[in-house]
Amino acid sequence: RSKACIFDLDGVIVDTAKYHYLAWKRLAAELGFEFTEKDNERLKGVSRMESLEILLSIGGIRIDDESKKMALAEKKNNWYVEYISQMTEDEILPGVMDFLNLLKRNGVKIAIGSASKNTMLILERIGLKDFFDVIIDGTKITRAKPDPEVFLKAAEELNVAPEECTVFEDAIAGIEAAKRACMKVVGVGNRETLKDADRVIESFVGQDIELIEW
Ligand code: G16
Ligand code: MG
Repeated sequence: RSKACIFDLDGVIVDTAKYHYLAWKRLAAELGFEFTEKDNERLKGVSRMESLEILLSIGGIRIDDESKKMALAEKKNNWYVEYISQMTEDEILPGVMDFLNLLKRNGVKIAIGSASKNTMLILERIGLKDFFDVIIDGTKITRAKPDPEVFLKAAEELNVAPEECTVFEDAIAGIEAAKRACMKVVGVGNRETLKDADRVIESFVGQDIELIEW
């Protein structure tokens, strides 16, 4: 059994993926093109600036001016922050609290491993700011997923070997990052999309400790 679990935030603990999508879609509309849900899969787990690059390439738009790009990313983030500032603990995904409490009861350490720089705001909104043993977010890393840095840092701070960690991820980039960190990975979401994970669950509802027995 894994000694620690590392949870991605967006799309695993809460469905903020839908707010990211809305904000990117709004930016695309302003730039004059459509951005679909399928396109959005490519942005999940990817850093803000890399997401912008992907978005621009989808729209066939080329911008060389770095400060213009920063301004667009900031615009998107302002909308996103507006959306997530309204979040409540009701938005914690089904089964998540039961599963986290089950891990705690079994002495399994828990951490957040997110690319998002808005992690603390989200955790505060949903009342989980002081719940995790370790939080590694976008403000503490230099390389975005699929680089394993975020998960390796979490393991290090938890004082647990990477091989003894299970990562929970909803994104293709995140699954790759977990594998590169030599961790077990449970995909949360669509089986087709997340086929590279060791296991895939549709949700946390009804999951028990066997899920992290390997
Ligand atoms: C999240 C999302 C990504 C987002 C990234 C950066 O990562 O999945 O779509 O682009 O964070 O977020 P922000 O713009 O808030 O810094 P994760 O790792 O929690 O899934
Ligand atoms: Mg995610």
